[in-house]
Order: sequence, then C-alpha cells, then structure tokens
Amino acid sequence: MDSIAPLPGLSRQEIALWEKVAEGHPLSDEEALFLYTCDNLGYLAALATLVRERLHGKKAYYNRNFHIEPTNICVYECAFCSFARKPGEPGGWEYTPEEIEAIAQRYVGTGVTEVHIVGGVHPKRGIEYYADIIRRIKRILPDIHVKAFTAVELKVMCARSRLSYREGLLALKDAGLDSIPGGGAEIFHPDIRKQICATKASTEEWLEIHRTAHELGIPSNATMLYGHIERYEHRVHHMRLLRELQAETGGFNCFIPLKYRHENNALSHIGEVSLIEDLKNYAVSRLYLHNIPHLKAYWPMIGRVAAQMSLAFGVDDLDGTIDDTTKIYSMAGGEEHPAMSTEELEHLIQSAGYEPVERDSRYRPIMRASATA
Ligand code: V47
Ligand code: SF4
Repeated sequence: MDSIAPLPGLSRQEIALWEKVAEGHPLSDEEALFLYTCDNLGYLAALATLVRERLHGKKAYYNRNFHIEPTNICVYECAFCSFARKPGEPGGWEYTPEEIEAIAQRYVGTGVTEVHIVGGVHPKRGIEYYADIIRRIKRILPDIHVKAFTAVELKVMCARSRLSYREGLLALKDAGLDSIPGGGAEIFHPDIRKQICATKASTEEWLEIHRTAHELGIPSNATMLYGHIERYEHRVHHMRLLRELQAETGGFNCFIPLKYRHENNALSHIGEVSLIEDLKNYAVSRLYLHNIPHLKAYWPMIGRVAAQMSLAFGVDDLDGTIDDTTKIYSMAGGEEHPAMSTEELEHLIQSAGYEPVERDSRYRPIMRASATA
C-alpha cells in the first residue's frame, strides 16, 4: 500500500480504486468510465499523482524543438480541421525543399534537439520527396532527431510510391527518420471516426502503421482528439486499443491528449470543453494508460496556465520550446505565437512545484555546460 493516505469523505468505490492504483494494478474500462464521471478533482489529481510520482517523481520533462509544416494542402476534409486548404485556395502554402532548408538553417547553433514535421496530405508527394526533405535537414542539422509524419500522411505517401508500410518506413528510416508523431489518431471508435474524418486512414491502418514502425525500431507517440462529439466510452475504447498495442510492441513513448479547438472549422458550433474537463482527461489517461511511460501536455493548444496545472493531474512532459513555427493550433484558436524560451519553460515548471529536466527525444536527460546554452 502506498504511503499517501486517501482524502477524507470518499465513497467506498473511490477508496477501492485508490487501493487498486496504490497497489499498481491497471484500471478496467468500467473504472476509467467511473473516473470520467467523478467530480472530485482533488481525488483525481491525487490518484493520478500516485502513478506520476511512481514513474517520474517530481520531474517534469521538456525539450527544445521546432516544427516544420511543409504544406497545408490536403486531400482530406476532417470536420475539426482549421488548417487544411485545397490546391489554389487562399491561405494555402507548399514549401519548396529549399524553403525547408532555410527554416532548418535558422536553428544551426541554437541547441534544438528535435524537429517535428507534420502537415497536410499533399495530392502529389510520395516517399522519395519526404526522404529527400529529411536528408536535407540532416545535412544542415546532423544531430537533430527527426520526428516526422503522422500515420495518415504515411499511408498516402506509401501508396503514392507503391510501397508497403514496411518498405516506405524503411526508406524514410534510411533517410534519417527517428520517430513518428502521434497525430491522425483522432478518435478510433467507428461511430465517431466516420463523422469527423471518414475518408482518411482507418483505425486499423493507423494501428498497423505504428505496429510496423515499432517492429522496425522506430518509436512513436499516440494522440487522442477529445472534447468534440465523442463520449467518455469512445475515449476509453480509444485508449484501450493503444494500451493493447503497447502491450504487444512497447513502442509508444508518450500519449498526448489533444483538446479540440473550435475556431474556423466545420464543428465550430459545438464549442470547447472546460479546463476541468481537460484536467480530468489528463488524470484518467495517466491512470488508464499504465504501460505508456509519458503523458504530454501540448501547451500551445491548452495555454500556459492549464499546462502548468496539468502537472498535478498526471502530466510529466511539456512540449516544448516550439519557437513559433506551428500553425495547426493557432488557426483553430490556440496560442497565437507559440514560443517559449527554456528559461520561461523552466520557470513555469518550477513555480508549479516540479523539477524541470531538459530531455532528448528518447527522454534521456540533457546536461548542458550552461543552463541557457
Ligand atoms: O491529428 C487538428 C490535431 C493533429 C485540430 O507526437 C487539432 O509529439 C485540436 O500530430 N483542435 C496533428 N487539435 C498534430 C500532431 C501532434 C501534435 C503535438 C504533439 C505531437 C507529438 C503530435 O492535430 C491532428 C489532429 O488531431 N488537430 N485540428 C483542432 N481544431
Ligand atoms: Fe488534412 Fe490532417 Fe487537416 Fe485532416 S487534420 S484535413 S488530414 S491536415
């Protein structure tokens, strides 16, 4: 039994769950659903903190990264997306390989350790194009970790190049791909998926691409887009499929709940869920996904204060310095110019009572000669 005593005034079910978590047992689907409907935020925070501190103590990780969004031209029309444009539509962009090189060039000597590359699903570009992009970036930043392309993008680029997932991923790995981001997962349950993103990679395809990547030694992340038309049971179903794949491969580094932001998209009328709902969702994710080591809050989407609070609800990783290079969320109502210096991030973590640890993309601590190097 864990030494932290449960809070006073708990129901029998809440105490039983406390004991189960303290003994290190995974939650059942029913227990996760029960926690989603629990209004005692202090209890949820304390429960998630049991697991968070068992795994990571008071450490809160962050990394120095930047984003490249090579294009927002996309063949799909996901109902929640504010970012995508059709070819020729105002507001669209397609960077040339030289423009991408110029972006990478800006980060030489800055100490960044990771580039995150996610964009629209372009109608013409295949594996060769994206392998070339990775090679160009690595020529400029040889030590950078390239975390690139959601399973949705990968499915289409493999098909365009007439390659299997295995062949396509191997070609990208050969070019320098180090890991795969978690996007494109949205909500796996077919009742919801068919309403918000019917035509893109299916749940089975998303899982198969991540399974193949893990088999090839390419780790990945997983996301869940929540707070739109889904219900709690759909979130639990989503996390169950992730927990099962993780039990099989062990290839997921972290889970990132992505809060649906409602500006400028086809679902705008449904609004957004509350901060309380965000915190609850972090806590339940931390408790249910016992076999995924890290839980990340993506601060440009939820804001700095919510990110700080998330640390008390199971989150151990704040992504990242980012440096104003992403538009996916600002176009949907997220932070206008997402950039934080390492000092700002460290202050944000310390003032919430946690210990900032700069990490590399495999969650190994980075020691620098000077704190601001
Ligand atoms: O799949 C799109 C989401 C994802 C909206 O692996 C939206 O470290 C909220 O892959 N409101 C792509 N979310 C982003 C992505 C990602 C982001 C952060 C960290 C990592 C990682 C990966 O963006 C999409 C979709 O779920 N998204 N529109 C919106 N309106
Ligand atoms: Fe395209 Fe991704 Fe937007 Fe869907 S979420 S429309 S796949 S850019």
